[in-house]
Amino acid sequence: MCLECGCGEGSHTTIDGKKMEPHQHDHHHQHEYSHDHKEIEIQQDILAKNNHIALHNREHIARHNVFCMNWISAPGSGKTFLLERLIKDHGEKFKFSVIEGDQQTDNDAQRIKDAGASATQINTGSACHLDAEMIHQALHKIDMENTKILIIENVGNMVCPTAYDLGENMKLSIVSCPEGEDKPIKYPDLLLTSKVLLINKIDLLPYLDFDLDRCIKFSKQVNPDLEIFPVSAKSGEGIPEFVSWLEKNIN
Ligand SMILES: Nc1nc2c(ncn2[C@@H]2O[C@H](COP(=O)(O)OP(=O)(O)O)[C@@H](O)[C@H]2O)c(=O)[nH]1
Ligand SMILES: [Mg+2]
Repeated sequence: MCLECGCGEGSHTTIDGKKMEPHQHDHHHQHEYSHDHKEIEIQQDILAKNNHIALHNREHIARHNVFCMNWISAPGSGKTFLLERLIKDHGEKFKFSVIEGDQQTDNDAQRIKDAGASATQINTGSACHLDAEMIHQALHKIDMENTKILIIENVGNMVCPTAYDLGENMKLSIVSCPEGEDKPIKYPDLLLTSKVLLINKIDLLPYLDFDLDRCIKFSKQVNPDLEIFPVSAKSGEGIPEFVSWLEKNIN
């Protein structure tokens, strides 16, 4: 995972354009360890600190009776487009708020606002995933009283975001048909940590050599409990089935 490449080191995270102040961390390593040993200890420290903050996020979210989903996929699979459709067609019922994660730009937060929901943009700088501290700070900007479903659109990446608990109720993953049907077995961690998989862009099936049944078979092979919805953000096909699932499962 990305803890090994240190992609978060020196990153300049902003929330709605304002620089995020990191929490002070006063744990010093006093022992002489081998490089590998030290690396493992640092990774454990980072994840333990993250999980601790995630716990607080989860309590905060539950206190407000909000259902929170962490959406994870490769860049371009259609996360924001799916959200725009859900907000336009079902916004009144679900009272969506969105936390957007991207390395740069507030393009997606703007798209969400234009669709009719409130949005907070996190820019992670060099980091390839959101962490619980970023969400903790963004949560202060969310009007929780007027939110029923909070969606966190993670930074486009099928690997690193899966390692970080943000305090969400569930992770949802998306693969889109142009990516190829073998992605579920190539990136199994994503599906193993998810409750739902959306297979997006099925409107493109007539133009692609994408075997939908094989993709579903691969996905179930990785995680037999996965709920799978083939959908198209463009045509709306499959969205009612996913919306029915949401209605049954958000509380
Ligand atoms: N044909 C088709 N294009 C889609 C669909 N969903 C998203 N797209 C397109 O895919 C591109 C990336 O979508 P976007 O929502 O920005 O992806 P994100 O990076 O996952 O948020 C855009 O050009 C969308 O219009 C879909 O269901 N069908
Ligand atoms: Mg997006």
